[in-house]
Amino acid sequence: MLGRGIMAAAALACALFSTTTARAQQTLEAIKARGQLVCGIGTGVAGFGLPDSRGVWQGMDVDLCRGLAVAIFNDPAKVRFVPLSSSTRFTALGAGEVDVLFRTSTQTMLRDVTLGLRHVVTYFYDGHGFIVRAGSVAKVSEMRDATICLVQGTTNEQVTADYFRSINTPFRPVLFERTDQAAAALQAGRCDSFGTDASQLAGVRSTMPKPADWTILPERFSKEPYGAYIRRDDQQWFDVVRWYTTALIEAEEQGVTQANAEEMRRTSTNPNTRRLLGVTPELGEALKLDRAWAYNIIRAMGNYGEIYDRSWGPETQINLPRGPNELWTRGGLVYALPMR
Ligand SMILES: N[C@@H](CCC(=O)N[C@@H](CS)C(=O)NCC(=O)O)C(=O)O
Repeated sequence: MLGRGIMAAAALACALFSTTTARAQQTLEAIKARGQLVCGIGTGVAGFGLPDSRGVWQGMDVDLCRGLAVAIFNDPAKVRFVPLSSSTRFTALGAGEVDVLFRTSTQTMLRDVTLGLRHVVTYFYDGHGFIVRAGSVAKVSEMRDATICLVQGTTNEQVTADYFRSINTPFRPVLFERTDQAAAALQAGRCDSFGTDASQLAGVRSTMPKPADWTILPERFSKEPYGAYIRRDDQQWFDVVRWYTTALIEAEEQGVTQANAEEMRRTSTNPNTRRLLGVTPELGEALKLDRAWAYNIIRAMGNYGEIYDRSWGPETQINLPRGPNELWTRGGLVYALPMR
């Protein structure tokens, strides 16, 4: 009797496992059937994702979404952007409202292990900082009893609390749902400082009426390595998102650019370049994508450095030096695992 019960339970668990895994494994197929990638982005921060005067989203996270659409459809327009606040982003992904998050999301152990999600490859290295009115304070430790604007659902809440507790100094947090609300409160004098990832502070500062009135203090209080997020147990989609992000970096490492990709594909004798650009088919076949997937991405969006510069480079309002987001060959942390 007991034997039969256990057998039935085992059969049920196995059926459940196979259906959930089967369902989880279907993101890429679902996207292909839908004819469009659905990408979770931020609610609006210059540099990562902000609509321009024509209402077209511009920024690094947005471009990374477009590049992924090229990997699948060879068309950067086959993507729908879903702006998500920090506190709703992971629930929306878990519920299947979006296929992937490229949304200033720090990769942490607890997020990776406890949310039923998975983060995939670091595409941007950042750290927590504070912006203050120019000349108000020189160091964060001077902000005793300060009112600090923070965005709900971010790592920045904990980082700020951890730091002030560590120096035994009281502060008053003021929480907001979105970045623009926190930035407006700062400028309206409702808080003495705004604490978040330094690149986002640079983005926010670049859109202020008088950026020179504001200082991003030099200290950094955490590591905030951003990765794309997907649902757990979807190995095929994990592979696609992982090696897509890596291909952008590999292209820069190999000197393949938006301008020279076509010529490199025709003339390069470097086996790694020939593999990357689909002269030989093995990389595309392994991912069940077109053999020219990486070539198409670089032609449409550029390599990692070109995507970075389009949003943060010297030609932009923000002009954020690459720093840790420089290639490892130039003293940064950006490194592509071997694509072979
Ligand atoms: N990297 C941190 C913070 C990321 C974050 O979401 N920052 C806020 C600003 S403080 C945000 O919403 N940024 C994107 C947006 O508003 O578009 C995290 O993963 O929790």
